[in-house]
Amino acid sequence: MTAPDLTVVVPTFNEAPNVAELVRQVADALDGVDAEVLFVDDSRDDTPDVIREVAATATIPVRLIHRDEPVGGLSGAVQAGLADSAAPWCVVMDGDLQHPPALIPALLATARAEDADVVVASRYTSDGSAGGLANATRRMVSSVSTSVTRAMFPVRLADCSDPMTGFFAVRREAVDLGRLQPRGFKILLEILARHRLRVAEIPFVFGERFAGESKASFAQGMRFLAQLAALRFGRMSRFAIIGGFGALVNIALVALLTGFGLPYLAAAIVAAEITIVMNFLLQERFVFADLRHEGRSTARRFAGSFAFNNVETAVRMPLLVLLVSSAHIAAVPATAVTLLVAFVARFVFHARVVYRPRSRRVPVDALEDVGVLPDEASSGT
Ligand SMILES: Nc1nc2c(ncn2[C@@H]2O[C@H](COP(=O)(O)OP(=O)(O)OP(=O)(O)O)[C@@H](O)[C@H]2O)c(=O)[nH]1
Ligand SMILES: [Mg+2]
Repeated sequence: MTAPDLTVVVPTFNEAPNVAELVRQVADALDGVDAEVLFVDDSRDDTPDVIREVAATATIPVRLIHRDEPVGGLSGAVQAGLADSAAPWCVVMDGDLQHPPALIPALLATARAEDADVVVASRYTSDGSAGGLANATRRMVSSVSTSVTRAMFPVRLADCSDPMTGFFAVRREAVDLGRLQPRGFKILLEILARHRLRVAEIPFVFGERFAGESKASFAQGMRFLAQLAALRFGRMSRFAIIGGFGALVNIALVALLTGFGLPYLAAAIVAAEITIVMNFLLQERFVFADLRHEGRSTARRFAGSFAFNNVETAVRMPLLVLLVSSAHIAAVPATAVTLLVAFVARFVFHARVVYRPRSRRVPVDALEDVGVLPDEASSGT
């Protein structure tokens, strides 16, 4: 079987009542094009059965990937679809007909005319509209978060007025799928922020849902904020925020324990150990969540992290004394320098040793975050 010219990737979660109509409209729009529809489905209802039924009679090839253990939600589904396609171009669109299939030929024509890597169907360019968003609050959240996001990535999103849309065409070879860290709804933002791509746009009017229920939620909003922080500030900044928070907790604990009458040194040791454990738990959740299952066991990660932090503290203190007493550096800059060196060493040790993936190279993202690879996410270009 030869590869088609186009794969229409449709992520679905409980969209059974929309499947037949969507496939009919896509087939109409792509009459004469060598295209296929690829559903990447995480449903818990009968959507996959409906997709198989529709596939049997459709006038366009329809394929289905059903994920029993979905990772990365909607974005993970799109990533899986792009990975599975053998076509040079993919169009990504929702399964609820809010994205009009009739526009697909215009996306492809624009790609050719403007020699683009990505063509975005934008709700926020002239003649576009986000009217189909369910209510005024969602419209406002969408337009404010779009403005903020564009301000945060002034270069990579320069030519894209709607980085949050789920309707776009992409040249598959232009995207390094291994670089994406899919989570939540905003896969286009993930693609654009992590690559340097030629972007073109066409306006479109976001329609109403044809049938079924919305999966947008407050939790999705939170995932989006985490995604923004990860893209803009990277792993190292989250690591730093947790380290700073840990220092505050450490100080508060020393105050509390000495207040209870514990001698200063004992209080300092207890506070330091509690902080080390707390930092480990926070790191697991917020800094290295994506790498937790790739390498060492939890016990070994904890042992590595715990040992490093204790050795680091044990080495840093005498080093500080040495700097101040022998090298005659003032106490404050000496403390600052040792803390900074310790921070970088701690981050590199955790990224390269504690959370090192088994048998594979270190993920590109970890390298980017320690400044090895340039990326708008960490270089600020
Ligand atoms: N595979 C997969 N698809 C999902 C997941 N969550 C949502 N989707 C699909 O992604 C598309 C967009 O989701 P919607 O619920 O329509 O989100 P929305 O368009 O922002 O919200 P509405 O305006 O209320 O429709 C739909 O085709 C969903 O079925 C998921 O976890 N996995
Ligand atoms: Mg929708």
